[in-house]
Amino acid sequence: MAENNHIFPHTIFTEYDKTNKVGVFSEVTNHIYTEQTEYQRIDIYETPIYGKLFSLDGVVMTRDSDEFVYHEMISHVPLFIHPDPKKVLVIGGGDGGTVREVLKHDSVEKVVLCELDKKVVEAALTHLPNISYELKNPKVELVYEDGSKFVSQFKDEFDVILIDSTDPTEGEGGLLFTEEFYKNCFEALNENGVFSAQTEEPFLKKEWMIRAYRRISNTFNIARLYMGYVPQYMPGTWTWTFASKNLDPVKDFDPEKVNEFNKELKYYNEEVHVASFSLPVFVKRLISDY
Ligand code: AAT
Repeated sequence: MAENNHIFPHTIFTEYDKTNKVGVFSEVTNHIYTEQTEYQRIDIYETPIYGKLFSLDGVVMTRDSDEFVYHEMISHVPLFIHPDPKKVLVIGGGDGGTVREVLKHDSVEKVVLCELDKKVVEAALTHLPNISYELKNPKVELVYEDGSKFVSQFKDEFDVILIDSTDPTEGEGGLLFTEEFYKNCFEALNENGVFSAQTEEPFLKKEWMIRAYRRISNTFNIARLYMGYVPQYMPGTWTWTFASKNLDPVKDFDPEKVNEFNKELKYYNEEVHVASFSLPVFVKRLISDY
């Protein structure tokens, strides 16, 4: 008789999207860490295929096996457009993956990471060393507060701002998805400033993708949505929005800079940079139907 494949003998991690009534799961070999913080529930699991998996309130934030896609795409697309990125602000991203990618650029002198929840950084430093190790780099300043409040105190300060935030919440989407927040990011950037934010995806979260893209394009002179294959985030495709005061992510892109880059990359290259701005028909329609 065939094995009963309806009964799972192991602990299962499930991410369940209540709105769309769909989900994904993985067997868990070890539940390494769990904590209910002031802001959210943090869990870190060991899994057979994905390696360590870090979730907040049951939603995957990152995992060893394929975190490189998201972290490379949120970072290198804008950093290769800026002619000389020195001062970078990362909002969210307490696991450190984005900071790790940013620091592959030798021109970068300082990265400020503004993460709401100190416990995320602590858990990542202890349990996710491959992702978090650059958080200890002396070029990094760690700030624990709400990023929307933090960014509002700066004017013409940063070369690059990256929004590595959790998914939007009900209503207005939370503090990191409002037009006012994007406007404050614009103000905090200097003249050649470039920006990138995670902006959800067009299958299950299309309303949020459209809203985030529109709010960013209402604020910045240039705004372009780009896409990548991100298996860790259901349903496997993700988008970011590049925005800037005057630099175009394709016209001002110099592939030679990527060719000459001497750091290891696993997803991003000069072809992916350009291709990621070529959007499928339905996505173009979604963001152009004003
Ligand atoms: N590097 C990929 C992981 C993330 S984590 C997003 C982080 O944003 C979380 O650690 C959360 O604590 C932090 N955060 C949430 N709100 C704020 C805020 N207002 N200010 C600063 N940090 C904040 C991104 C996951 C993307 C998920 C896609 N499905």
